[in-house]
Amino acid sequence: MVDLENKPIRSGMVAIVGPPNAGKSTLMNGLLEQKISIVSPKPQTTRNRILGIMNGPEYQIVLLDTPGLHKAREPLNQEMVRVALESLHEVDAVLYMIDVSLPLPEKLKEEKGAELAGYMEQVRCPVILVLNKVDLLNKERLLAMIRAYAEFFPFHAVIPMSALHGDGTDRLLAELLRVLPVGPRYYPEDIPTDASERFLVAEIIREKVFLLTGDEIPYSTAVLVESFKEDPAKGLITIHGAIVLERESQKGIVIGKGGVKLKGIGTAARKDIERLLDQKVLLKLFVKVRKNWSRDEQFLKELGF
Ligand SMILES: Nc1nc2c(ncn2[C@@H]2O[C@H](COP(=O)(O)OP(=O)(O)OP(=O)(O)O)[C@@H](O)[C@H]2O)c(=O)[nH]1
Ligand SMILES: [Mg+2]
Repeated sequence: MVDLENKPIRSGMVAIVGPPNAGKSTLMNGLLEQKISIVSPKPQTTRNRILGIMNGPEYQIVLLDTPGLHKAREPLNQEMVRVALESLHEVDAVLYMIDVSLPLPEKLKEEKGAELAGYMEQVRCPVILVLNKVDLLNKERLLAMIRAYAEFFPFHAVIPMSALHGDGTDRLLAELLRVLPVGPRYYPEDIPTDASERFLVAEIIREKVFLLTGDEIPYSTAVLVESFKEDPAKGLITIHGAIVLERESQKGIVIGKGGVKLKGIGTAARKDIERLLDQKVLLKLFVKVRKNWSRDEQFLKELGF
């Protein structure tokens, strides 16, 4: 495959996988130079596979951001892990990202090694170990981490980086271009993702719930965009979003005293949605309860699983 100037193009799919909170979505957004995937300090922020398309003059890299790999007991979590593991089998390279600022105690080593080997058992493409959050740790510890992880698995390459600060992304890109095959552009050059606007809007609202509520609420939250109406004459998009909770008792926490919390979530979400859609937005948020939705197969289907 060649571009208009007869230069070969490299292209392919690359999955970003690893434990929750490692910085996978931060890396994807950084590589795309655009926010597609939501990010929060809480684990299990990403719930679906999010596709991000990176275009350069000589490459097209289709990134798959995935939910964090973890021991899943509940149906929602099991679906998330399934989605992440499935992505390993349709890609040309895997980035296995870990947060190196977390300690790796001796007794955990064996467990982590077995876990990683299990995930990667059937992966036939190159796996690159991405050691993220190096901004939080000293060089000596980093070398120890590299040695420890290299024992777990025969990685194709090891790349230390700070996804948050963009350090190490050039090396990562160079490494990917070495591994990816010569091939066509699979997607047009002007679209950064295949996700629908409705999905991205729902995700933005969910991100604000993750950022603005305490520890317990986020995992009980799903967001559905119930209507999305454009009024070209007014240059305004009216969006109705439902924040769906698992229990009646959670409603008050999300709404807050006098509706203050919900208002904050709405204002923060609206700003990001306006940036995404490049239009003025009227965002109306509602809080609903759908009892134990995270165990409800039908509802999980509505969320795209
Ligand atoms: N200090 C530091 N923080 C980072 C870095 N990369 C990501 N973070 C932070 O780590 C947290 C988690 O980032 P995410 O990108 O949401 O992590 P994730 O791996 O996608 O998490 P899940 O979707 O929950 O699996 C956020 O608070 C980020 O700002 C980094 O290089 N350095
Ligand atoms: Mg994520």
